[in-house]
Amino acid sequence: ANLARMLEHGKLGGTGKMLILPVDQGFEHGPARSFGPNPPAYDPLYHFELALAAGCNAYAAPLGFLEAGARDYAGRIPLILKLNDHDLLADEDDPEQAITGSVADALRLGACAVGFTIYPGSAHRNAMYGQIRAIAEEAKSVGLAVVIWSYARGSALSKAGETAIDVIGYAAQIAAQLGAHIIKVKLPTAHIEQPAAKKVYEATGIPIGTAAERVRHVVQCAFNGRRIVIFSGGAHAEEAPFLDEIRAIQAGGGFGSIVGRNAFQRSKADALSLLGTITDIYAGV
Ligand code: FBP
Repeated sequence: ANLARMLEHGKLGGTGKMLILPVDQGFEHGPARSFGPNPPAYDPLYHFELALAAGCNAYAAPLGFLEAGARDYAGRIPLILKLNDHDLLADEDDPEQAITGSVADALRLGACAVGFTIYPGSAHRNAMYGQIRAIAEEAKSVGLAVVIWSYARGSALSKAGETAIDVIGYAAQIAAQLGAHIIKVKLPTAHIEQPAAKKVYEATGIPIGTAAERVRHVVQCAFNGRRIVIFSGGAHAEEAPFLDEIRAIQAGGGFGSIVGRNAFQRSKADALSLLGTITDIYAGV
């Protein structure tokens, strides 16, 4: 029911597509880098209002931001409580996330889902897989949906490997196997990181030449479309190339996007205009 509530809410309600506003960047990247380009975004309530006005399916944030507005907004827009977070204050080759909230917090705040980041490729990945296994079991037992941010990174991967098609497909599969209802990955490139995988891609001719083909393959890797795969927005970008990415996600059968910086780092009017175009593309308008 909570998954359906997210799928049925907002401008994309009932289309099977999703647009989610995630605002954990204050923790993940720091407040000045995140909110400096558009100072009203320092205010947590700004993001609830932005997600509502844009007709997003859901708003995702860590404990503090949700606590600031859940009392007034939980009944108006589906909320996703992000249960782990990472900061950039210490350099690490192998990042890990701290648990920063609980399933009980999600229930208390009226959230529909819990969110959790894993870093396939990090030396700490197995600890994160174990944490989400336990959290997902608890969340599902009380009817909450599970959203996994599956971000490949760590000393096992090259920089290009973090968005390599084989690695993103693998990251989507791991999140699906960990029981995610919704999986969030980065848009992949045509780079292939693992030599063993490269041989198979070349021998079998899996089409990965265009962005849309790569999206299709990642969706295939997440149980052939039986799990919802959405793609992250990334750093603030020019509107035209960013919308080309959205069109590629749509053309490749992706389920939508989770767009943070490209929304709240623009003025509210510009963000609403951009998010409106994104929902039109996903709705097939
Ligand atoms: P953006 O649209 O701002 O990229 O947000 C998506 C997101 O997953 C956030 O939830 C998270 O804070 C951020 O990306 C992580 O970005 P990075 O890859 O730089 O750590």
